[in-house]
Amino acid sequence: FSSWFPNSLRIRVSAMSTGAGLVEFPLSPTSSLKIQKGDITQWSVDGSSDAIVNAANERMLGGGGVDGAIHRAAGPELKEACAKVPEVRPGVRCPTGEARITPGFRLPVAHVIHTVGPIYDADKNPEDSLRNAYQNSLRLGKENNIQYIAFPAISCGVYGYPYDEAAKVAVSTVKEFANDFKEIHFVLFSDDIYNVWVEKAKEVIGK
Ligand code: AR6
Repeated sequence: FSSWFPNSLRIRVSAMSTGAGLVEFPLSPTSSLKIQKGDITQWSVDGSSDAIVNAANERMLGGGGVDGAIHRAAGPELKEACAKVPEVRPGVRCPTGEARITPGFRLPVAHVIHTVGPIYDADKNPEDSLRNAYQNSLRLGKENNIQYIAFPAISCGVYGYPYDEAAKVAVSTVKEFANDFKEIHFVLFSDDIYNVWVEKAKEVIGK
């Protein structure tokens, strides 16, 4: 209890709960991190300077998980746009850790940033690859004047990244981009991932 109490008190000052399943952490006077439960395909802020990030694969032509959901919601134009992204080698449009941008088509957001996280058990340095995926997505967002960006839990599905380790990389990396966006969101599909992310944000940002 004694170790829990001061931490909880501190968080109450720095993090503001804005309703069920959404917590806001100020990152700077002009930007904040928001963590919420939900379906990222329904997320948008203004439909013109916003983007969702897709946890894609290197081929970039769709798949299961959040990638499948994004392609279904965006319509077939998204796959056509992805197919036009040049291959850097046969079958690879976006190498692990890199990012590419397309329009959002039938999604409520203006853009989709496609990134590829590491396959946890196959990558020699999954932490670097995951950090690169977040950083390159944020850089590409910045280059395209995006003000509002939402991430899913990249690599935390079929790619098998442990939630706690992934949350640490995710939260600490977005914190570095505080001055480049008005809002950086995590839109998380499950209660357990949401809870891990909120706890990690309290540790990393609530200090
Ligand atoms: N909104 C938000 N998060 C979601 C949604 C949604 N609509 N649907 C699923 N998630 P995964 P990965 C969560 O497997 O591990 C694909 O086949 C999901 O619960 O989608 O990076 C690609 O084509 C999990 O927490 O992505 C690749 O081949 C998180 O999104 C491969 O999976 C990521 O899980 C990428 O694997």
